Amino acid sequence: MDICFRNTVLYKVVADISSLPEPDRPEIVFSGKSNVGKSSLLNALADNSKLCRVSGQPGKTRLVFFFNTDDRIFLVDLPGYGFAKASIAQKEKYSELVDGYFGVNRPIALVLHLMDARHKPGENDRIMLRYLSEQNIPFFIVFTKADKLSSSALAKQIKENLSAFEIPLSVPVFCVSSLKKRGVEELRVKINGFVNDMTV
Ligand SMILES: Nc1nc2c(ncn2[C@@H]2O[C@H](COP(=O)(O)OP(=O)(O)O)[C@@H](O)[C@H]2O)c(=O)[nH]1
Ligand SMILES: [Mg+2]
Repeated sequence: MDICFRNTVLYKVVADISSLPEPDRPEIVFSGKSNVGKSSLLNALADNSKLCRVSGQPGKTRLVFFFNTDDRIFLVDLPGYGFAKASIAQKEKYSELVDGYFGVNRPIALVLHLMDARHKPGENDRIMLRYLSEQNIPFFIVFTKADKLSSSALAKQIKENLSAFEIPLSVPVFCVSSLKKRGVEELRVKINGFVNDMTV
């Protein structure tokens, strides 16, 4: 049976790696730079704009949010990397939490790695995708804020963005606008297909 994304509620907010919830269900993780649109996409998938706080200020969130979707999966909203204004101590705390999360053998089913469709991938994006490939963690690439470009500029930019990765990309690539709800249903369908394949 398909997961009903609209049936998503906040489950736990984690500030410290020692307080992660019981790893009792598959986790779908939102990763990507601060301000790329992780919280907005989570809200769009759940069709609930009040679910997680969308921030105009990059780097505000230094917590991991676990959402219970349909009592079947956790959606995990990681803090974003690359916020210039955070102090060194905050950055260390951040990477401790993200590295910690990836380092403790969570039941990660899928990572949605988000990148702003308008910008070339950064070093952190390359590091992340290389890491996921090496660890054999399944991931989808999701280009966000598609509404900010015309469709021809978007196609050209995405081709360019993808060429920045040296790893073979036989990975599903999506292009979404959480603002205009474009590409969101397609992503729900593909995530469901993925989860269904995984559990048969
Ligand atoms: N135009 C546009 N803006 C977006 C979209 N998604 C997010 N944003 C904006 O980008 C900013 C950061 O979004 P947020 O979801 O908080 O990013 P996060 O830091 O990755 O969780 C906010 O000002 C959002 O309104 C989108 O699809 N289109
Ligand atoms: Mg966020």
